[in-house]
Amino acid sequence: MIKEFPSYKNTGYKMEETMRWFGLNDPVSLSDIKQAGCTGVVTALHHIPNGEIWPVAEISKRKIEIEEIGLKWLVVESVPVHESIKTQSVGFEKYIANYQQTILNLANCGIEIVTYNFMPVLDWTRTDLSYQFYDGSKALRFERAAYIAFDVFILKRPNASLSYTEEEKLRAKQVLERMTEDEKILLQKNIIAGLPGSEESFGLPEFQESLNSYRGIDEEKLRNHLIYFLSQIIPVAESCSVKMVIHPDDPPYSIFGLPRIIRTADDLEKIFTAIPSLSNGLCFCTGSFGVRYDNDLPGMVQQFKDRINFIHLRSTRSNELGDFFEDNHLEGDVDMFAVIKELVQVMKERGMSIPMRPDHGHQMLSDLKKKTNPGYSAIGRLRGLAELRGVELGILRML
Ligand code: CS2
Ligand code: MN
Repeated sequence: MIKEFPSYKNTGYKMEETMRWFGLNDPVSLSDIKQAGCTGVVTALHHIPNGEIWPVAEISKRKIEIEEIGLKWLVVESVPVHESIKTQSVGFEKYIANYQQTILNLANCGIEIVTYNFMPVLDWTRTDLSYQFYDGSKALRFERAAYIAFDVFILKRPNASLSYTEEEKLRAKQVLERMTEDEKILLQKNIIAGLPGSEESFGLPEFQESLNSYRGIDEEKLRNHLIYFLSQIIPVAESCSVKMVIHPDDPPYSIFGLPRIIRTADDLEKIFTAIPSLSNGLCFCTGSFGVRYDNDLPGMVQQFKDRINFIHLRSTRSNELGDFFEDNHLEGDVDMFAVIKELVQVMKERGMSIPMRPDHGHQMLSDLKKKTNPGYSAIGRLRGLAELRGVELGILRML
């Protein structure tokens, strides 16, 4: 006789498990994602140039690829926001119109959650993509001194040195002096050549040019540009029952002198107050928000419970110098138990499941020998997901 598995099914709503998939070229296949226990996939049409409309035919084609294997395309991550929209420069109205059409096309294909971010120039940023973890696996890391070394001494951004303390610059200089030429090239590549899911990739002069396009745009101005963008797209999203979810800035503070405006609960309050529709939602990324000690993550889940429609779970560990690395999912600075407990409560109150993905994972075991997308190898994410699932089921059984 088969022993019945103790079921969580009557006790509450469980997060819908997903993984990010980069399409047919992703070394991690849909079948791998299915075997990890996921029911859904998070993906984007990465081959469509930033700013163009996503045609229904292309969206349907991707949807069929996913459904053929028995998975669902639950979330888009991301529909990129063109830089012209962020700076409100030539042609931005056209890009907003394209964005509106993409939302309608996605809704037509039955996709209801759309992730985006509003980070100027760079998406998520790290200095080291193969940081040797104590257990033999490799992690992603942001070393503040290396980032400053790149900004001040390699890029030589005008006035960069005004952004840092004397002590920080000294440390950066020491880091630079210890680096070989190859290591300097690698550092540059890590920072500006684009991580998986990023929309842009730069060489040094182009990067400086992009930074220049933000001259005169401070936090307030960028926030106004975001609010204008939302005022144009949220009514469209609402009309077709799409939830737009903004991903926080990673790291959640200014880099390269650029404004960053999705760092804290206060930042979120401002955009939700300006555009109160519940289609104006949040991708709750614990890895991004968790880098700041002043962010109370379980508190933020409570505060934004009606707006969280997508969840990224990951933990970082920071030090007093401002460095951080991506830790195991249940270790590091994020109190994952407390966050999941709060999320379980929110799903119960709302009477629904919310899609979640383990956000990044270590490169480990046989993946160490493979060419993998930094942060998006199979086994590390599988480990993360399995641990997170265990915590959640434990909490559900105790309800
Ligand atoms: C990153 C980003 O932390 C993350 O999720 O991997 O690629 C992120 O998905 C985008 O910034 C969201 O638009
Ligand atoms: Mn994230």
